[in-house]
Amino acid sequence: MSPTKAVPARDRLRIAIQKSGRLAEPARALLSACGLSWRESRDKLFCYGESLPVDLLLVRDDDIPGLIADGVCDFGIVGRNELEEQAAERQRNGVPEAYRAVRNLGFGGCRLMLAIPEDWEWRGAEQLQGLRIATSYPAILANWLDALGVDARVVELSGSVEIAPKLGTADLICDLVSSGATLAANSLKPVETLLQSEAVLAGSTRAPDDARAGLAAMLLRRLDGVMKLKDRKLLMFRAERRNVPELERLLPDADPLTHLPDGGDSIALQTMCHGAITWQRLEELERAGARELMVLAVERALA
Ligand code: PRT
Ligand code: ZN
Repeated sequence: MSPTKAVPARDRLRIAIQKSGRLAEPARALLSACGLSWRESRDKLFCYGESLPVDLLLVRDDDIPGLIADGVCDFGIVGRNELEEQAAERQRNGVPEAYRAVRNLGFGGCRLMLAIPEDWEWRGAEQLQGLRIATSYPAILANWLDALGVDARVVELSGSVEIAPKLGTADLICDLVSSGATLAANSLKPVETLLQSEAVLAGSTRAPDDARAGLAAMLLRRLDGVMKLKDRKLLMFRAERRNVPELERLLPDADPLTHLPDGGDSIALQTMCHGAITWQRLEELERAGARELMVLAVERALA
């Protein structure tokens, strides 16, 4: 029997992720990169953690904040938009805070935006007075309107928000935008950003004080390691000493070059690059005197 199976259920960490949808695959990939692996259940709603006592719950993204608030899950991977909407709703209803974003995860980027018919001229929020705004984010929108002292009607819709102006059920909309193609296809144009969003790791405002505390700390440390290595590559090459200043100039997004001990005029160098290293950049470095260039993927690191 593996040691993880002997751990009682209460001591296992539980993470809720989207069952299917935009954040489902990247969330799993991220947790796999943190060294987690699972055995899938038949109903595909619960995945038993095999490498560590960390289980997954596969749910709708709307349910994730509530599952954390109720203590059913310790963490969840959810869009900041969803987390903030439910937090704003709790706040508007006088319910205490129950969860918070613990880490930004760098995927699922989008903006919650106000969009008006293409043929309108945007003159600012005062223009919204008395108008109807369709949205799936009524609490964020209501807070935004309250802060500006604008009295508009919030029309709550659970989907297909962008067609509301065409159907005549609203005058304008407040919805998520990434490429903007959906807005354009519905003759709408974005005018104000209410929230910049991306996927976040959300956790309870009450940290666990049992065996889960150690697991949570380990998970966060691994996650930070994975996030830090995103887009990072180790670049190695040889060059003559006199070419080093010019090569450094060509690598503004890299850590300072490390000189590896090696006799003579030609030296071995290495650096961690933070941006993309394209073929074109390698050829530029070669023209500036770098030889035996090598780009290596960095798999794991602990700070
Ligand atoms: O079934 P479940 O309830 O779990 O899923 P869901 O349908 O509620 O969510 P899903 O999978 O559509 O989105 C999950 C999360 O992805 C959202 O909560 C956001 O955090 C994030 N995200 C990132 C987006 C977008 N980008 C996005 N573009 N969510 C929705 N959209 C919509 C947008 O509103 C538009 O209708 O996708 C459409 C295409 O957008 P454009 O601008 O590229 O045309
Ligand atoms: Zn949803």
